[in-house]
Formats: sequence, C-alpha cells, structure tokens
Amino acid sequence: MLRHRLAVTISAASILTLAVAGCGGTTKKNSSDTGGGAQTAASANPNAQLKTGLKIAYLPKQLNNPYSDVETSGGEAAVKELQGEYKKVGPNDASASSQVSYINTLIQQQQDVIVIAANDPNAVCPSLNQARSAKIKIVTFDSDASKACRDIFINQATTEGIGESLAKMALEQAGADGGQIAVLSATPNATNQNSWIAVMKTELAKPEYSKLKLVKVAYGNDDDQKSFQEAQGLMQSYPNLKVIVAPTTVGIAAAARYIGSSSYKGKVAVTGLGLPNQMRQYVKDGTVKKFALWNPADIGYLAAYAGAALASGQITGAQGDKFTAGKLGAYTVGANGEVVLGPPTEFTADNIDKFNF
Ligand code: RAM
Repeated sequence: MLRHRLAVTISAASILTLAVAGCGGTTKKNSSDTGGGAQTAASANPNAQLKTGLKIAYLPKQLNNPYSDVETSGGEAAVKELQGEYKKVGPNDASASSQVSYINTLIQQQQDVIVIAANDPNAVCPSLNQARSAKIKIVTFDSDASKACRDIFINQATTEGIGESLAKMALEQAGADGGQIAVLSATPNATNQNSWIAVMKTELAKPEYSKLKLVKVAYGNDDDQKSFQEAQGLMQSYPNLKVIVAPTTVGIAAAARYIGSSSYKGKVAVTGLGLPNQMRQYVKDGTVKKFALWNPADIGYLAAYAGAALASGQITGAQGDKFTAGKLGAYTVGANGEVVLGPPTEFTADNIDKFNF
C-alpha cells in the first residue's frame, strides 16, 4: 500500500485543488495541463502509474433501472480498488436530453472522469465536449455517444455479436414454420438498442431467416409500465405473433410478465436481453426459454479502470492502447476507441441458477 502510494503521480498542488473542488470550489485541478482535453491528447505513456484520488462519476441512462444498479455496483467496487472517489448521478427517465444538466454539474464539480451510458448519441455531445475541454475524460459504457465527444466506449460485447444473437434466438424460438416477430425496444434514440436492431435487420434479410417477418419495432422507453402496455399492444395488433424480442432488460421482463399471465403463454416466445434475477421466475414457469446478457457489473468495473488509465495518461483511447482492468485482466483499445468486455452469455433453465445478478 505504501509503495503504491509513493508511486502516485498526483502533485501536491493538484491534491490541494482536488480537495478544494470537493468543497465546491472552482479552481482548475491541474494547472500544468494545456490543450483541449483528449482532442489534443499527448501520446500515451504505458508506464504511467494509475493515479489515486481520482474523482470518477457514473451517469447511467436512468437511476430506476435494476440493470444500472448492477452496472454501477461494479464501478463502485473498481473505484474503491483505485482509491478514488466514486459518485453516481442520473435522471429517472431515459429521454434524449435528460442527462445534460447532470453533465454540466459534474463539470462544475471538476470530476476527473465521467462514465456515461448515453441516452442519445448527440444530445449529450455539446456538454461532453465542454467536459473534455475542462480536462475531464469521458468514458461511455453500455450505450455510446457520438465518438466525437468521448474518449473510449466500453462495449458489453460486439454490436454484431449481440444483434446476431438476438436474431438467432428469435429464429430458434419461432417454431418450425416461423412467422411474425416483433421487437420491444427501449427508447427510440438509444444508441445501443438501435445498433443491435440494425444488425438484427441485416441478419433477418439473409435467406436462413426467410421464414421470419419483423412486423413492428415498439418502444417501451425502458419504463416498466409502458413496456408492459406495448407488449399488450403488440399482441392486440398482431395476434399471430410468434416471438417478442426485447433487447432491453426492462422490456423483456415486462413482456414476460404480460405474456406469462395471458392466454398467449406457451404460444408466444419472449426472448432478448435480461437480468437472470429478473427473468428466473419466467424461465421456471416456462414463459421464457432462452435469453442473453453479459455481467453488467463487469462493464461498470472495466469502465472505471479505463477512465483511470485515461486520466493517468497511461492511454489516450487510441487503437492499440493497452491497460489492465484489475481482476478482469488486460484489455486493448480497438478501432473507434472501443473496448469490448467479452461475449454475452445465454441463459436457459439449465444454467440460470448459476447466476446471481
Ligand atoms: C436496459 C438498458 C441498457 C441495456 C440493457 C440490455 O437495462 O436499455 O442500456 O444495455 O437493457
């Protein structure tokens, strides 16, 4: 611990200003830096020590989503390991501009790193770029912002992998004759869901998917009630629907609740991306046969280490930059500043009890 502390690269002056910032002061934290954030980033120094005392703030899509809680729990654990200051703020709804005022406050508080799941790729950009001009590193996770306004994106799995898996699960569960399928998504502007749906559509255009017909993409806005109503609405409009594919943990749980308590149970499959703890009962009662996800806590954890590596000058977010993310091991930044956590896991009645998140 002592050796680690001695290796820390924070200057006495910046410790002082960090302390002032913690009291709501406005003094800039690192007077020796020049330039406009990562836009003018110097080259990476792979040997730079990770700084301690970093202020790492999480801004998930929304606070009242169990998925965000699991994500940020991993972030909190990592920030603790890094001996930093953890903070979580966020809106109660996932609408496009709901995060802007939070970003502005985080700038005033002189955070070192903002870890954000963007509700809209562009609405958050002006504020994120202001943050970068104030030397704050921006890590997107879960749902990316435009790459013009962040340093690194922590992607839960490859976008192609997730989209392909959604299409494959729909095909498997549509039955021998196939038929109509519908997507129940999150908000219409969510970067992550939209990119997965785009891949799904490409897959569905392939000959092996010719027996599936995507009839509708509905949006439950990652609101439980609205998602439930949208699932109900889908069945009213398309009574012959074979599969509801919900690429959102909120959507799949609401769709399973509706289908599981209706006469459609056993006739209409529900699949997509879900939290094992929320989906367990629907897997056990036969409403849901298979769904997928990654461990959200690991995304939050990886994001903290990426943010610390950026803020310590170990990496700049350029392709090929390497850093170590604690217990998760070594990662390399890929094209477009993207770091991929790993492949998603598929959950069925056979393995769901092995997972607790
Ligand atoms: C919801 C959110 C989140 C997404 C998961 C799968 O909780 O939309 O962004 O990654 O579902």
